[in-house]
Amino acid sequence: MSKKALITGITGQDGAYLAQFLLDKGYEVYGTYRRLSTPNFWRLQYLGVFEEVNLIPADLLDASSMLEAIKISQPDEVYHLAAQSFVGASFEQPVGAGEITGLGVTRILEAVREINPNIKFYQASSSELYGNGSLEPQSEATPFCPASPYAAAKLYGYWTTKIYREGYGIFACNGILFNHESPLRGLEFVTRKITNAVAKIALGLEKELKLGNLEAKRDWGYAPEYVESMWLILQQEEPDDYVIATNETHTVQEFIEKAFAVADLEWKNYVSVNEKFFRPLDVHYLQGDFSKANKMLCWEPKVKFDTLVEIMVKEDLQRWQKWLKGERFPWDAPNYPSENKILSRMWRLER
Ligand code: NDP
Ligand code: GDR
Repeated sequence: MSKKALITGITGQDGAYLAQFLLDKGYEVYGTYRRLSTPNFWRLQYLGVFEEVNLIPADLLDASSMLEAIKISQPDEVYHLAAQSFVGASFEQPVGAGEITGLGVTRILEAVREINPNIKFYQASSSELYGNGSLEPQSEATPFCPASPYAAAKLYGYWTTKIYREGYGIFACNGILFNHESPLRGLEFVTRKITNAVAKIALGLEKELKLGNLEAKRDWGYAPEYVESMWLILQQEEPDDYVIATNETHTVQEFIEKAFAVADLEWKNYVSVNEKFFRPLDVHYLQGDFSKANKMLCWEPKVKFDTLVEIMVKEDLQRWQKWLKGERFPWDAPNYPSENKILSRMWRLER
């Protein structure tokens, strides 16, 4: 009989890639989605897996819906990916960050404990846990020092996962994943914001790109490879926590330079810095030491920085070219007026 997996947040970047990965492994895949005024299944459709997954309506704010999701799917493995995942927004909705990204973990772990404590549980922990606490590459042993309401909520989720492992004997694991990107990345995250803008500028659809802190350093990997690590983590004999990263770090400016170069454009002619995109606190340096994952899971990243940027720019260019020729396909960008245009219409209190 095939194994069953429940993915919370199946409509997100990682959820869609993980669904595809587990289907390829022969799993029966269930996923939670939440009701939105405009349904958001484009990633599952883009990967051609929408017809193969089983969808369960659920919201992390609603414990009964989490319980229901576990009851319906009766999974062997739960991959808890759902969260309010945008760090910037967590400064605007800090209570929501705690409720959804933090307490949401307890709601689903309680459902696991009540219905079947033998279910294996993966928690989507994050390199944001490290904040600005270390100037050396971060490993499982590096102390955490969160620098946003998002990271504080993820720290709560991280510890809750460990507590359910040690206190209740649940096979519960943290994947401490560093930034991972792809053509399915949300448009507000800096990488996709850049690659989508580069494509539009190259095709004469846009003239400029406004960004915030260009000096922040991130360890950027390729999302399809990172979802494999989630599965590997749950296939081990013992539950444990692992850093997943590339061990390379690059500034936002390096990403911009490379992305514009892929389209034969000079970035300085188009990019400006706008204070609206700065956060009250930012994480300056992330570089992950994945040696434990390499040793225990035999996992290593193959797609590195230059290739990642190329993949993303080329796919965004191709999509806009197809769009201009009149082709229609599931995709987020055409209905998005750009963040700068949204922010120019948005009211917010001065910080
Ligand atoms: P996305 O933002 O692409 O996806 C988040 C998912 O969570 C979406 O399916 C979203 O649904 C769902 N969601 C949001 N709020 C709720 C809610 N209240 N109830 C139920 N579902 C909800 O994130 P990623 O795929 O990039 O990331 C997956 C997880 O990994 C997240 O927990 C993120 O914090 C974490 N992470 C991500 C990293 C990265 O670099 N991508 C690195 C480290 C950790 P909807 O489609 O309706 O919005
Ligand atoms: P991050 O990703 O906060 O690392 O969280 P994001 O792409 O939002 O920011 C990366 C860095 O770029 C700087 N930056 C900008 N960011 C955005 N979004 N928009 C801009 O215009 C801009 N200009 C500069 C940011 O200040 C920051 O320093 C991601 C998410 O996926 C989290 O869910 C996950 O936990 C972490 O990665 C690991």
